[in-house]
Amino acid sequence: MTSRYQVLDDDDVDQFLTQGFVAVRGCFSRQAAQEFTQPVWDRMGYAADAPSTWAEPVVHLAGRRQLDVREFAPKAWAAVGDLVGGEDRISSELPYVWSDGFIVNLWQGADEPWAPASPASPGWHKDGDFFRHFLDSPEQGLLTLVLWSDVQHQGGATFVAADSVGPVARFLAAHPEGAYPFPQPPGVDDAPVFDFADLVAPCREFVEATGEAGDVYLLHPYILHAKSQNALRLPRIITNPPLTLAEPMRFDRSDPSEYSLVERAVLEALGTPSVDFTPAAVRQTLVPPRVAIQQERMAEEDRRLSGKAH
Ligand SMILES: O=C(O)CCC(=O)C(=O)O
Ligand SMILES: [Fe+2]
Repeated sequence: MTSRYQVLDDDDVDQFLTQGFVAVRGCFSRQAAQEFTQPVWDRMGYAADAPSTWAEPVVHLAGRRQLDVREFAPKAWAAVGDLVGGEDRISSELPYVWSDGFIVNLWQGADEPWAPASPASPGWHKDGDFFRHFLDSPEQGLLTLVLWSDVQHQGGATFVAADSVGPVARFLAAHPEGAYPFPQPPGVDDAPVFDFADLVAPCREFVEATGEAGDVYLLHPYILHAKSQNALRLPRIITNPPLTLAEPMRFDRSDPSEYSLVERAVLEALGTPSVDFTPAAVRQTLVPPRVAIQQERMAEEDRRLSGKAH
């Protein structure tokens, strides 16, 4: 029987349904990674060969340049299509692109003893700080971690809670009014704010997203993950581009073969063949605090790159 998937094999499919992620190795060359990341040091204002200049432990750069994933990393593009139920389910208005909005972990927590991933690790979250979340939300259709540098154990590899789809799915199914990614001004409405510490508390399966430059992790959008310590002080460079679906997810398809793997993972986690879900509030775009911070950083970067930094 020929597979219905372009890139994923049976083990990948199984792993995505049970652990919420697949690692697609070797999606672009080390040379392509070096070329695309080359401006990162000037943009940060640090010297690659002088760790004493690395003032901040972690830097989140804003995106300047974009890459067409289909052309740059066709294997990753095909795997994305496999997971979301075909490339026609990706938004055409907000196409799936990768950018140089690098997240550089230089020495986060390097002066403290290494602590393995656990529910007590700081910073667990679900991606998508720019919208009100529902069970079927299209705004963050998949979570992507693109590895632009080698990423080693204890070297800043993102912590992944591989059994977090279940708790998040149950929470969102129980809250048709949706949930906010960060606290809202008082009186806006009474929808809950995600309590990620509570959601990760029952999780027991933790993975470090390690690999080589050119590897790409594709994760279920509900997957809880967190920044980790970089005890090795080797610069770790990733991006986490979101993917917007053309339509909200569906959990009541009349033909079950039409379910995407992302949708199937939700149904399997909820232990039910279908869910009749309708959001009980309007979908809402939010402006996260990160936007103002990144605009300020971009302005500072512009000043530095044009030689006007003082
Ligand atoms: O830097 C990392 O390893 C994770 C970053 C992350 O999850 C985020 O910025 O949303
Ligand atoms: Fe994240």
